[in-house]
Amino acid sequence: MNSTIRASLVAAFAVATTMSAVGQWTGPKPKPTETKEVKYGPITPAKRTDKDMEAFRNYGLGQFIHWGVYAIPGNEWEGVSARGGAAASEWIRSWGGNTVPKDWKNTYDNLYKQFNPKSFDAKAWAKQAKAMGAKYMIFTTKHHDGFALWPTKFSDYNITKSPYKRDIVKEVVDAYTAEGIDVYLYFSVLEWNNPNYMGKAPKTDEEKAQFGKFLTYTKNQLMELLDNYPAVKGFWFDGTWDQSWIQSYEFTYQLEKDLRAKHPGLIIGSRFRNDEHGKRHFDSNGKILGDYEQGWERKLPGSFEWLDGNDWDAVMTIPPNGWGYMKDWSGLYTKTSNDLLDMLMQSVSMNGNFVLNFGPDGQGMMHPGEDKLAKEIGDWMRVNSEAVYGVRHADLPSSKLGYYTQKGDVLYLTVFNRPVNNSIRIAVPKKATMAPIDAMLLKTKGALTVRHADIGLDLDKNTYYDIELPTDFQSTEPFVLKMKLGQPQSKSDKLMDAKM
Ligand code: FHN
Repeated sequence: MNSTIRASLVAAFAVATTMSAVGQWTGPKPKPTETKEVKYGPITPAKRTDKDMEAFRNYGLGQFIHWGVYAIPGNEWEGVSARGGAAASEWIRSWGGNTVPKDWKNTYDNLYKQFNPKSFDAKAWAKQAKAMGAKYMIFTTKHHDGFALWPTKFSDYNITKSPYKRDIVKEVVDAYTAEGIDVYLYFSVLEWNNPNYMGKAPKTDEEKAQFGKFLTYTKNQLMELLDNYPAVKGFWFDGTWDQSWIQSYEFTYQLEKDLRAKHPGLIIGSRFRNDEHGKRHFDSNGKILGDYEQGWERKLPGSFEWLDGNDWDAVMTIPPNGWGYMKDWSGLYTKTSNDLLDMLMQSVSMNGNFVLNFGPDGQGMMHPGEDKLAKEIGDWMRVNSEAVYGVRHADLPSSKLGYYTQKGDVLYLTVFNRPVNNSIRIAVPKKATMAPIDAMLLKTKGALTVRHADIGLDLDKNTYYDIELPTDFQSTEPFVLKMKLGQPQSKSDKLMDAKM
């Protein structure tokens, strides 16, 4: 086969792989039309029931922190914005176009020599996350630029070569663990400036030997992270979309087995690897590869059914995009606390976790906008977190007023849209054996009356329960109704069908 045809087939394969991946986050997952033999499929059961995975299911709210040398420029350099020149603030090394500073990549690759975050205080970060209500935190050990925030023995491009010198990953893991917040390590597989990395699948013996060195380096660093920081609960892998990694499926399959053997209970998301047919996140038979679906990045599922019962988390930026520090937020829509609470409740209502990203600056300080949101969210969580932690999807017709979450025989409705008539209407299928029997406002602990409203709409499968809100209860933020479920107090009359 000539090289042109081969190149176009490889390109088509890459597009097909990408397209099928995108398809699973823009609608219900495409169901495989045939069963394929898959040798490099899932290693763990789709729904683990061990304590670590149960803890993951109960987190509700998490924090992501993207930190590294990209925090020094903060998406600009010597007064010139990288906006429009780099895909995102943590991608500033790839700044292109007519605004890119002269000799930029060399400048960037020497930034580590000035990385000395004098205001960095991991304990302060952890206390802020605790006050916000985060139950887990994902921390960038190494992003695509390859700069390691821990004293790795396998690369000289690491924190010990910076003026700061000290082990930032250890400080973060220790501080968050001390606050009772579980830590997950973000690890980018791809490394832009690693001489042994390549995006394309290695073909020649020389390329295979070279990329083989990179795979060994990757395994060494991952084992080192588990040796150094045994308190961590999992990995959040990234940068696994290149053909070089996709076609190393035998290696990645074995690597996942080795990591799990070394660290029992380890949690690994679906972005880590793919099967031998190039299917990422889910194998060719639609089975999840990893312990939770890790594709909801700056996007949320349109309905519970899209998830096929898998565990998942959604990671979200405050600006439209940009995970690393961005000094200038002007001209961008930055999400409000109500926006983020809406996304949080949408996530937990569908059995997911919501992870909010923070990008500290080069001195180790959070952006003032992040401090403000952390406080606002924390103030809300202090009153309403029982509707967030340890809840599950409620099998009810979705409400136009907000999001249901459920914990045993307790039903929560977090209201974002207060009805003009002040009456909260809960739709319950007529065949349901449980219905709201009493209610209270979580914020005031005030008891509310539940009235059965059998509207008698022909062909309607639901009956209704109305809960009047006190007219003197006013709120400029979402509020939670807490309801007790029990045997319906009154039955729905069987009415003669309409005749016409
Ligand atoms: O390329 C990265 C990006 O920089 C960021 O780290 C996000 C959030 O995890 N992940 C990739 C983009 O999908």
